[in-house]
Amino acid sequence: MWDAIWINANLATMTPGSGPYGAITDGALGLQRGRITYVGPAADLPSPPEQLATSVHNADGAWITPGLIDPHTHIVYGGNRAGEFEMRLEGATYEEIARAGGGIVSTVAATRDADEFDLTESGRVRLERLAAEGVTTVEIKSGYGLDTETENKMLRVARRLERLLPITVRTTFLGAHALPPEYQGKPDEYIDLVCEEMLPAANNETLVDAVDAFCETIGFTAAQTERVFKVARALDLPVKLHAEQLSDQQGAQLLARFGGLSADHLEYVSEDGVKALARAGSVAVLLPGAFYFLRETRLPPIDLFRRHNVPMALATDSNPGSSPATSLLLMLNMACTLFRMTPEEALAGVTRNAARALGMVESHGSLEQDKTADFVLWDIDRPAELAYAIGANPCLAVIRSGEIVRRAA
Ligand code: DI6
Ligand code: FE
Repeated sequence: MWDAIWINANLATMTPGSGPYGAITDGALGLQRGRITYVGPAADLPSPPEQLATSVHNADGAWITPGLIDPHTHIVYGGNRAGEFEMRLEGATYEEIARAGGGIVSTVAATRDADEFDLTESGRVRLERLAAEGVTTVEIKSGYGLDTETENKMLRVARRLERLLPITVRTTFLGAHALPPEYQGKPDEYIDLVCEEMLPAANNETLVDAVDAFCETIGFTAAQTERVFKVARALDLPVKLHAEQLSDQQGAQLLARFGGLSADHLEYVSEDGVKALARAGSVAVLLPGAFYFLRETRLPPIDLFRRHNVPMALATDSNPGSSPATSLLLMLNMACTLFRMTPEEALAGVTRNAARALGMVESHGSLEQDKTADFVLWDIDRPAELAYAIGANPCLAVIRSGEIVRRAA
């Protein structure tokens, strides 16, 4: 006997190559020990549902998608940057504020000051907002500590959030996010610290699932990024990169040379960079919230990603400076309205392609036999509604590893 079966459901399986959304109308989903054991038309079930599973759940015609995955967040941090938002409204740019010692560095000060309890509480509130919209997996980066102690504090908080909420957390070490004030004018010495002390220390505490860096004029050069990547690979950690957000530093090509999981942002990537990502099988993680909030005008080259078959994922980039967003569904809408992605591409971007960006596509990101039973029931008539509505939350229920962890009131 299976543990459970869901009947009377429309399934957006998001399985590649099986038609729009991999849709199965009047479908059924069988679960056993936290995994999917049957996915297909109800008509093809081998026996009546009551004879197949211990519990039978009626989805009442709801649509079911895989659990949503947010593959790029900085959701653990102290303070906020509403004051900087006001400065930008008066004409200052994001880069000017960063160069004047504001920006990321001001969040670093607030994060160093916060204790683990406060960071956990503020992070929990934001993560809960994502979870309420059907997010079952989230990536969380460090990068507002910029010293060994605070980077590890952030990563411990990220790990703790996984125990506090029904959400799978993947951590990313982002020590090379910005230059801390105590290393002003000495970026190479700071990279020494990242490579020789910070990253190995975080890894020793098993706090790191992947390694990221900010390759940018206001971040680190490609050569400095490469040093961090070499240490990551020596520790057997996969890499990803904040690449081509504000200018073309050829970060995508660098990331590809290291076989990285994803290059993220990419507004300024060249066709050579796109081809490099295609050859390496890396994912393009697009961040429409940051594009919108910084009033960027240069679009990421969606047509080039399509033409070269680079999988596109979407994420909130949830952070206090460039994307204070806690709605992944809003990102689907922005990806369609701002980037002209299709609703199906947008949903693939927060399911199977997001899973690929986290190196989890064998077990997550689509409704397929043997994958983890993470899925969401939605009160919608067609999947495109998830990208169409602004500010709606049609989430009816969330199932994680086969357990019902949320039901709409
Ligand atoms: N790019 C971003 O959009 C975030 N980090 C990065 O490297 C923003 C971080 C911040 O402004 O606090
Ligand atoms: Fe980011």
